[in-house]
Parts: sequence; structure tokens; C-alpha cells
Amino acid sequence: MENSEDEEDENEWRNSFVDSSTHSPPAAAASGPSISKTPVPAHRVILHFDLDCFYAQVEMIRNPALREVPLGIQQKYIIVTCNYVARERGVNKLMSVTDAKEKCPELVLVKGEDLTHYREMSYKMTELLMSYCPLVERLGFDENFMDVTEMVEQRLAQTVKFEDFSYKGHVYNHPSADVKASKYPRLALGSHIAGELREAVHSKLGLTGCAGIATNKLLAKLVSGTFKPNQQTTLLPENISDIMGCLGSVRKVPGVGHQTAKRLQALGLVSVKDLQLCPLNDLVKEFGSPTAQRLKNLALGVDDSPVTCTGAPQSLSDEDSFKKMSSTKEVSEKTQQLLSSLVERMHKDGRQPQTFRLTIRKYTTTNKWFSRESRQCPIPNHIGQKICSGSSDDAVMQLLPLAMKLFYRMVDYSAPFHLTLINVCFSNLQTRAAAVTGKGSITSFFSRGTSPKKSQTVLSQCQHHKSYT
Ligand code: TTP
Ligand code: MG
Repeated sequence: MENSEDEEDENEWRNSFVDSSTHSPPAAAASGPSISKTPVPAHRVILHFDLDCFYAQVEMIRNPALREVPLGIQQKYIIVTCNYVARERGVNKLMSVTDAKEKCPELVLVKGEDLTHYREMSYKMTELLMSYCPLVERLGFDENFMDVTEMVEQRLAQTVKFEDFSYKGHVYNHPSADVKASKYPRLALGSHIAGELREAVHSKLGLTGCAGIATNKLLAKLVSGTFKPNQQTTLLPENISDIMGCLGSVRKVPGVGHQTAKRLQALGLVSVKDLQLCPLNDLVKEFGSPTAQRLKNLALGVDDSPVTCTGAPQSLSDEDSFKKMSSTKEVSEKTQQLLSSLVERMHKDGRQPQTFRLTIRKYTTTNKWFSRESRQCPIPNHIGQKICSGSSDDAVMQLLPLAMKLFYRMVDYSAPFHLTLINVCFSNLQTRAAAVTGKGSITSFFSRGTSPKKSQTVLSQCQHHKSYT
């Protein structure tokens, strides 16, 4: 089963650093440093965390016997990830099951279509990071950015002698022992904070991962995977051009998606170097000024975009794809099944959904993956209340006819039809009740079971931090 939440694009499973030319960038990101209107602290220290072989780690925690064997996580016919034992034997992420078995016949496969455990662990990770510093932004399920500038400034004020310590972990393009912490002391302190956080994630959640330490999100993300698994790397300002140059194709730059890369190619710009050297005016003609500047900045490793506190998702959804569904009976059964798990998750969330949306994908030979169609309707209050109160079976039985009505508006069921996907989604999630019960706020989403008082503190810190971005 494939699930998606608002934080994840429905077609791409990761949506931050969205394709620069197809989405309007945030104001701060749109402008280059020279024309930026929002003040950005001069010396930011940004961390990027990326967990190792995430789904496989979760399965290995659930069943430690899997640690010793090559393990692949299977969704349909694809290995979405595999542990590092399997990687040593030639298995890679996104290999077909057939190819993976050929490379490594002893590969153990675990089905990874139900995301419940991955989602739970993913939010635990974000919640743990937020307990150290509230400025945390999620990127997909296993990546988080963190702006630790303030933590660093506090430590800086208390640090007397930098001679006593060096960088923690690797320093990009340097033997780290050779780099003195007195050189870029903020980054050095950031590397120690990253080390402590990775240690906390390991001791409290049992997870290992990589971290990147740099002066902005783009660079922190790029540098974090330099040494894998379970290592960390700091990027010094003097090595920014090295790391950007190493990328080669523009497509490797986070923020340059498929569409942008195609348009850049049409201008003869294929490599990061091409983009760096291209006159800004040529880019402005094709993309308009803000996006042109943003692209140019990205190619140079400049990224003023703030780390934005991730709130609870704006919607919850669940979906499944299949080769062929062609009867209303199957549609009704599948929709009921999807609704059951979605209603359960919505109940745990605590907010009351106001809108229900049904999305289907019809099979077409020309446009196999991008022909989604949706219809939505309001959810009557009495059904919304059933979801909140935990009368899940009742809620599902009353939602199902609504869903089928939406389906009939999209599909003429008197003629043959061929569906390949169904998605059910609750949106417009109301937190009004939350104010009274303490459930359903952004922070209660992360910290269920903690006192509302503590949640509010974290949230107000979060808002406070946001104000400088
Ligand atoms: P990644 O961080 O790309 O991969 P990973 O954490 O498994 O491995 P690495 O050690 O190289 O970081 O993705 C995180 C999880 O997202 C991954 O465990 C499985 C899932 N995933 C998908 O569902 N679809 C995909 O296309 C990819 C690449 C990953
Ligand atoms: Mg990962």
C-alpha cells in the first residue's frame, strides 16, 4: 500500500526543494543575497540529517535477527531500500526484485507497503530533534533540517579556548584532524552538536544516520551523504565551489527538478558549471527574474531559504495502486479498506476533518502515471464527530456512500473502465476542538502524551524562531 501525506507530493515522495521552475519559491528563497528583503543571520549553522537505509532499519529494530542478513524492503516489484549488508552484495535502492535476487540470491525480503511503522518512527525522530531545538523541518520521511544557529551562539559565548577541540567527524576535502576549530568556530560547534544529536537518536530510538553541517540547507543536504553510513561531514565555506563542481549535472542540484532540467537543457545548460557561467539575463528571459536568480544561486551553493518549522500535516491520505480495477464492487471494497486505516489514523491525530477527497487514476496508454482526477465534498459534522470519537466502523460505513458518489461523478460505470489507483484523503483538519482538549495542535501531533503546557512552550519558541526568517 502506498500512503501519502501533504508533506509528501503525491507523485514524488519528497517535496521540499521543489522544482524551482514549477513552484513559486518562498520570498526569501526567490531572491539572491543582494536583493533579499528578509534578514538572514550572517552566520547560520544548518544541520541536515538523513537516516541510514530507513525502512530497513525500522524492520531490523522490529526483528533484530534481520541485522545479520542481507535485507531488502519490497514494495510491489521494487526494492525501495535495503540494509548495508545487502548493499555490500550489490543490491541497490530501487532495483527490481528480480535483479536484486539475481545479484544476491540469499536476500531476505520484507514487504514495505504498509507505512505505519515507518511513519511513526519518522515522527519520533523529528520530535526528538525538536526537543533540543524547535527549528526543525522535515523532508520526506527520513530527513530533517535543523537550524542550530542560536544553540551555536550560546555555546560560542561560553567557549573560551578553541585549541582544546577540533571538528567532530569528517571535514569535506580536508583530513579533519588538520582543521583547527578556531577556523570557522561556529561550524566546528555545529559539528559537535550534530554528533551529540546523532548519539541521542541512536541511544533513544536505536537509529543511525548521517549528518551534514554547513551554512545553508542546500549545502548541508549535499554534504551529508559524503560518508555513509552513520557518519557526518562539515563543509567549510572555502570548499563550496568544490562540492558544487562535483555534482556534474544540474539535475543533481536539490531544487532543480525534471521540468527545470529540461528547460535548462533547451538553453544548452547541462552541467552545474554551465548554469554558473550562464548570464543571468538569459535565465531571466526563460524563467522570469525570481526563479532565474534562485537557479543561479543554487548553482553557486547560495541558499537563503529558512528552515521552516514543520507543523502537523495539512491533510492525511492513503492510497493503493494496482494493475487493473474494473468493477464497482472492487472499487467499493478497496475504498472501504483504505478508509478504515485512514479513519483510524485521523482518530489518533485528534483533529476533525471537514473535507473528503477521492482521487482515482484511469489507465491511459499515453499518460500512464499522471492522469489523476479528484472530486471532493464536505464531511457532515456527525460523521466528523464519529471519526474523532473513535466510532471508526460507523464512520467508515457512512463515508463509503459519499466516496462512491464522488466516484460515480468521475467514472461512467455503465461502460468498461480501468483504474490503476485509488486515493482517499481528509483535509481541512479542524483544530478548534483541540484548543479545548489539548489534542490536535501541531505540537501534540509530535508530542502526544506530553502536557499541553510543554507543547505550547515548544510552539511559541518555534514561532519566535521563525520571526527572524
Ligand atoms: P533514502 O534516504 O533515499 O534511502 P535510505 O534511507 O533507505 O538509504 P540511505 O542510507 O542511502 O539514506 O529514502 C528513505 C526511505 O524512503 C527509504 O528507506 C525507503 C523510502 N523510499 C521510497 O519509498 N521510495 C523511493 O523511491 C526511495 C528512494 C526511498
Ligand atoms: Mg536515508
